[in-house]
Amino acid sequence: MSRSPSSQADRPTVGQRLVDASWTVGTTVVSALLVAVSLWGVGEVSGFNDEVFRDLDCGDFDSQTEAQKVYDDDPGDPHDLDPDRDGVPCER
Ligand SMILES: [Ca+2]
Repeated sequence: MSRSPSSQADRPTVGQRLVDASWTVGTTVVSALLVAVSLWGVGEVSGFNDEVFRDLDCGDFDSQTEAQKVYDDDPGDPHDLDPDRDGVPCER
């Protein structure tokens, strides 16, 4: 008799609060995953992913001939093996 049915209906039950809490956690996890996947995608496309492009230095080659081979494969010189641009990488 002391409780009115309308005030009881306004308060969320424990079950409703648990559903709300798990919904919040669920959407947070999904958002975090989406952000992680997007960042990974950006790394793939822009070439900053180490597995896609590994920067080589002259010290990575046993000889100038090996460096020349890599340089000749891509004269754009993405590894910057020939800073003076005379076509001969890793000069001493
Ligand atoms: Ca050079």
